[in-house]
Amino acid sequence: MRAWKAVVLINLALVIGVVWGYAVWGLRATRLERELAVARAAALAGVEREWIVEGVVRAIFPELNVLVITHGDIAGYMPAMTMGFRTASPKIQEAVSVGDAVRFTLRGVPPTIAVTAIHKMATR
Ligand SMILES: [Cu+2]
Repeated sequence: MRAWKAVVLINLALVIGVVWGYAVWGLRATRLERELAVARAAALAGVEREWIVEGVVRAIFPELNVLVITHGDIAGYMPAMTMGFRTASPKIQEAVSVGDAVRFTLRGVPPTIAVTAIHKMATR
């Protein structure tokens, strides 16, 4: 075998080795990312969590035990939005009025969460 042929074969073997290595590594990385996403979702779904959230009361439905609140970002759970929250006790709806700026405690195992405490914030 000529020397240049040997060099070409060795280079080819190296290229194939590197490409194969990257492909296997890439597949493993993708699979690990997927597993991590599943594990994070499971962790969020199965564990009781608590957040302190600020917002503005938009509507009160005493017969449903629901408050509609425009809330700020809830870290690791949801972005800012207007939505209905179940309340843990009727006293919570009774403590606030439509238009109040509030700070409230949200507690539960997502997606089953409820407002467990609420306070009006001082108006600025
Ligand atoms: Cu929300």
